Amino acid sequence: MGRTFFARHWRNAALLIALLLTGFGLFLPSARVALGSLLPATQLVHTYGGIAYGLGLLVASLRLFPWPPKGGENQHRVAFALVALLVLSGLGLLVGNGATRDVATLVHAASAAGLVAWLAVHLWRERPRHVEVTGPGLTRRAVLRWGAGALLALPALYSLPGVLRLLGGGVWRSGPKAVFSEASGALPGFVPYTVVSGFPDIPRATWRLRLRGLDKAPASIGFQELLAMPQILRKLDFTCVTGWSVAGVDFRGVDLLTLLQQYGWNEGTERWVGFASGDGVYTDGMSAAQIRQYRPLIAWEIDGQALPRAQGAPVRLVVPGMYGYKSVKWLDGIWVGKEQVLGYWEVRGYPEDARIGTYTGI
Ligand SMILES: Nc1nc2c(c(=O)[nH]1)N[C@H]1C(S)=C(S)[C@@H](COP(=O)(O)O)O[C@H]1N2
Ligand SMILES: [Mo]
Repeated sequence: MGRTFFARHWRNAALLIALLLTGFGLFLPSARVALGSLLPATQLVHTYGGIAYGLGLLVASLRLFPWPPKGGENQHRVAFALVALLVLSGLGLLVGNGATRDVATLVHAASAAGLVAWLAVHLWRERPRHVEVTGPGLTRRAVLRWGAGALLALPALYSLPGVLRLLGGGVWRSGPKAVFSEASGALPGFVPYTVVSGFPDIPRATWRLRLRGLDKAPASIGFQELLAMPQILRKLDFTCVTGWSVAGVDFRGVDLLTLLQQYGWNEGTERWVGFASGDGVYTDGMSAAQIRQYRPLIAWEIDGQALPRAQGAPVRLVVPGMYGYKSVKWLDGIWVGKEQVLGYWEVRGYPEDARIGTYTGI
């Protein structure tokens, strides 16, 4: 019975385990850090694996309609509902942003947890009760066969992200999921991360930088007003906390401190500055002291050319000397205030003191 149980379920189990592992990898901050540049590949595997699994399940269940089949158990309905929730919220994560994503994240995580619990109960209830003492059991041959199979599967698993990337490049070349630098227009060496589906498309002509909390500032400024301010060039090494780095990158932009001071920033009382991204999700914050020390740039040019869309066009923040996650892309809002502002990744475990070289959690 143990054997038939396994024989019936192994495809399901393998897929689910792959989805759960990649899902945890995407969800847990520490795992994201450890994954580093494998993160986009993990996302691809999880996304398309999840869609394939959802579709497969839908087809299989249509075949058995009305569901569950005669003699089927109620507990399967629960599993089916959980998988449906997972697929739906997954689609929400894929295409939504802002509030939709927040809700979808919650539903996705909760139904994943529910499914794990369901699986545990299911495995317990369906546990082999009559152990065949005389049956073949776990023979040495079976062990060898599984071992060999696992060894053969390793290279396939290892090349899976590459294969998916190849497929993705062909099928979704201009699509929003092209997070790899080769396909995204990002400069060589950069990994153009995004926490939403794809890269926001914000033309210079319609871009506005919203300003809050500054006495002498208008509600927002446009690209031409930014260009009219004193410009500076900074050469720096761009370093991501996950381990990759691009040396000697030139950024052109406006000095954040100068801009804030021009608009009447009172550093003594408004001790925190927050940044918002046009992707609707990503945020970051810095203290007045950090801004004095690191002199972030509000930049629109990289190595002499307009920022590529994947790298934050039309305008991004660049924080020399701090890890890349401080450099908010598609920057569209700045506010000052008395409350500490924690960034998207800081809420998820990265340090607020992002000085390059200080973080060893990877
Ligand atoms: N809006 C937004 N800004 C962002 C990110 C993001 O996902 N969304 N990722 C950050 C991280 S972790 C890094 S390392 C850099 C990557 O910059 P790049 O796209 O130029 O490689 O952008 C930072 N700014
Ligand atoms: Mo990063």
